[in-house]
Amino acid sequence: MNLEKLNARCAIEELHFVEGPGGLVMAEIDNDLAKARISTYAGQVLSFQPHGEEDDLLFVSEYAYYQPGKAIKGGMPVCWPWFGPDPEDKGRPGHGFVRAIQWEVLETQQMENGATRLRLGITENDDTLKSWPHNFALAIEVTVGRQLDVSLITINTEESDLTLTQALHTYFKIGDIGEVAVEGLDGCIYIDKMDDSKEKTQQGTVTISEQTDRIYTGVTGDLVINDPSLSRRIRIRTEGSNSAVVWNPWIGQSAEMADFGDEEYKQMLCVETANAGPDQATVPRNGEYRLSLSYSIERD
Ligand code: TA6
Repeated sequence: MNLEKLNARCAIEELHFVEGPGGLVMAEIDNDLAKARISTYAGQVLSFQPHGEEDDLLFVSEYAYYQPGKAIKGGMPVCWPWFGPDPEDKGRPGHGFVRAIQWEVLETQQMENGATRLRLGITENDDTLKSWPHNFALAIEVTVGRQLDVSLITINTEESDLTLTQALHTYFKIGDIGEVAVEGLDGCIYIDKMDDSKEKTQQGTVTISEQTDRIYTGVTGDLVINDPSLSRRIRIRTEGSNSAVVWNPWIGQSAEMADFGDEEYKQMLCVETANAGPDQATVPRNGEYRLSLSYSIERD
């Protein structure tokens, strides 16, 4: 991707493209409301910080890989067209293949309300067809304002319905994992992947004191991550999703991941907006499916 040509074609006053770690092309946004960084590789938001906020909303590991073929550990990885292990057990990568390939810049737009919008996209190619024999178009639309709005849009260009699982696998930056609570899941059924995928019912808020890996289903309202150590609450609004994933690797799994620091579990929490478990997305023939979220930071 030629940076000069890309900026000539798509840069606007509040958004330009730079060479980031590993030579990956990043969109840097800095408008009157917030700043953000989005990797065109993997179509992945890596940073979002409203002006006046001391801390980034998102966490990225200091040990993250920035190289073609590998996922970037942090920000908002796109899991598509499956969430979790290869559903057909063919040895394909966990969480699908789109978070390890280059996306194209489709559009940049300055909005009247001061927000800045970036659309990235991919379509099938020889490599994706080998992995997943379907024609498709996938776009991610990121709108950076006082809040962060993201839509993952699947366009089914085939003549039959498409069923898939997916997630916006967001790593939130938090102050202290021991003090965080996730509100809004009380009474929801969850699949506890740390206990033989048994189905359980959430009692009250979700707190973290061990490796946690849960797929919540029947999720309808807003979720709120209450982070007293950073004196903030992160509100998560979604559309097109009835499931949410809560994950923290804790000590054991942290030590197993080369692209994640042994102590980093203390400052991150994944709360993922998904169509996962029994909540599958059906994209009608010649139609589209939008998985959308909105993050806002609230302070007392
Ligand atoms: O979303 C939770 C999860 O599925 C966990 O099981 C864990 O594997 C996590 O994703 C890590 O995924 P990644 O492939 O990004 O290391």
